[in-house]
Parts: sequence; C-alpha cells; structure tokens
Amino acid sequence: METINLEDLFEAKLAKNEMIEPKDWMPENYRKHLIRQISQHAHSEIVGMLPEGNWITRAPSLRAKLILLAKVQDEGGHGLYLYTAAESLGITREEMLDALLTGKAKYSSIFNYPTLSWADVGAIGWLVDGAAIMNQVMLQRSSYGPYSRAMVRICKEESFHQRQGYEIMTQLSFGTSEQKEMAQDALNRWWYPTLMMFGPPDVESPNSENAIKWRIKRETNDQLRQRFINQTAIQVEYLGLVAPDKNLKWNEKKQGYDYSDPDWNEFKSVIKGNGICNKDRLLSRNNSHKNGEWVREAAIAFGKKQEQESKAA
Ligand code: FAQ
Repeated sequence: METINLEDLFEAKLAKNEMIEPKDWMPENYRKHLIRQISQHAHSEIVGMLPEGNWITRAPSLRAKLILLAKVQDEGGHGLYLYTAAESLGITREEMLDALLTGKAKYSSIFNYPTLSWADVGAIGWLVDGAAIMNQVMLQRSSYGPYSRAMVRICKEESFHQRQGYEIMTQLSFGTSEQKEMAQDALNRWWYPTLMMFGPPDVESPNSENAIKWRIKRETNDQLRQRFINQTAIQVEYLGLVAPDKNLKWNEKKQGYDYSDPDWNEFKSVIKGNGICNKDRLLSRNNSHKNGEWVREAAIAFGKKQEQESKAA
C-alpha cells in the first residue's frame, strides 16, 4: 500500500497554489509563523483604533464624525476577523489578548505616533490605510485559507478608508493657506513612519525567507515599499505638497522612484516599546479591557441562558 507523506502533500498544495485549511496537516513552524503574523496584524487593527478614535469628538462636521466613527468601527471588526483566523491555528483569544495587554506582543509601529491635528486623520487614511492595502492585497493570495479570506473583506473596507483620508487631504491641500500648512505638516510627520510599516529592509528581515517559501507573503518588504512610494509620490504632487525627502525622484532606469530610507534605529526603538505613544496605547487598551469586563460577563451569561432555553425547548 502506498503511504502518503504529509509534508509532501503540504508542499504539493503550495506548488499548485491551493489553500491550506485549518484541518490540513501543516509544519509546526508554518503554524507558528502564521500565529505570529496574524495575531500581530489583529493587534495592529485594534490598537490602530486609538489614534483616530482620539479625533471622533473633535471632527469638524457631523459628516466627518459619522465617517470617522464608521471607519474606527471597521478597524475593530478587522481585528475580530483576524483573531478568529489566528484561533483556527490553535491559539486562544485569551492568550493573544494577554500578550497584547502585557506588552509582550508586537503591533504595527505606526500606531505609536500621535495624532496632533485633523490633518493627521487625513494622513492616516491616505498613507497608513494606503500602505496597509498595498500589503493586504498581496495577502489576499496568502496560502492560509482563513487569513486570505479575511483579507478579501478587509481590503474592500480599507479602500473606503483610504479614500476618506485622501478626501480630507484634498480639502485641506486646496483650502486656505493654514489648511495647506496643516496638510504639509501631517505629511512631514507621517511619511517615514508609514514607510516603516512594510518592515525592515529585506536583508534584515529574518521572517521573509520562510514567508515567501510558504507563500504567506508573495512579495518582500522592499518590493511593497517601492510600489507604495511609486503610487504615493504622484498623489503628493497632485495635492501640491512636498514629501520630506529631497532624494525622492523618478528613476527612468529602474522605472520607480529613488527615495531615502527611514531611520531604522528609530524603527527598532519604537518596536521595542520606546516610541512616543507606546505606553499610552497600552494603558488605553488595558483600561478599555477592564471597563469592558461587565459587557463580556453579560454576553457570556446571555449565551448560556439561550443555550439552556434551546435545550429545554
Ligand atoms: N511594526 O522579518 P520581518 C493597518 C517586526 S494594519 C512593528 O520583516 P515579517 C490597518 C516583525 O513582526 C497594519 N513590528 O517580519 C489600519 C518581526 O518581529 P518578530 C499592520 C514590525 O512578519 C489602518 C521583526 O520586526 N499590517 O494598518 C514591523 O515578515 C489605519 C522582523 O520583521 C500587518 O500586520 C512594524 N512596522 O514582516 C488600522 C500586515 N515590521 O515577530 C487602523 C501583515 C516588522 O519576529 C488605522 N503583516 N516588524 O518578533 C505583515 O505583512 C508582516 O508581518 C510585516 C513584517 C510586513 C509587518
């Protein structure tokens, strides 16, 4: 009788571009890699609600407030789909939340920068959601089924977010000189932190080799960063703003923009917990978690009551 080697089966699926599903056999390191990336991604969505949430009470119109509320709520939903995708790999929600609340888990460096003006809300939608989409469009074809499917829905919603941000930047850039100054100031502060979202340069990225081999990521950090810059430089020009990088120039030979690297020492310091807002973000998450305890208890009690009633019926 012919025996089937599970590892060969896994490799064959990847080679045929088939999805790996929760009940399929998978190498332990593939599972661990996915838990790491998906849980970090989920944490980023949840912590990512804070910088913009800070502006809900101060949005300049009812329309702007409604849109921002919906956007922040969407980010919460993205976090929940992603926690569910990670749970399908054998980690519990409690373990992930504990890692976030105790500061053990990483989340995107970008959310450790402050939102100082309304233009920052525009810059987050335009640049941060823009960078997130650039990465996530690729992740829609990730080899792990639940992650890939979560990405399809998330990308649709992120496209609205990107347009919301670009609309704010357009209004400010073509508005009064003070408004244009606000837009320029936001671009100056968010440009390099956004470039850091794609991760360290390929030569310093320990996880990229396996991610590409296992088709979790289809493109590398540098490839995505370059594509984002090529797309965004044109939008900066359209807005009549100037990117804070004097080396940003179209390079005909490489058919892409030359650019200056972000300060990678700053990046390392932020992901170690020493960014401007790291402590504040963790404190806010911990407070929200504590204040939400009664909601979780009530939801569990309600679920139990419904279960008893359906058994009794
Ligand atoms: N921040 O070897 P690599 C959003 C860590 S969602 C913090 O290159 P990898 C929506 C990395 O984890 C934004 N840490 O790692 C939104 C690793 O540490 P570890 C989040 C970072 O995984 C918008 C170490 O450095 N998106 O914005 C960062 O291959 C607006 C070495 O790095 C995702 O998570 C960073 N920027 O590549 C919400 C997308 N970069 O774990 C609200 C999915 C790297 O070994 C408002 N994730 N590190 O201890 C990914 O594609 C990847 O995980 C990367 C990193 C690209 C983030």
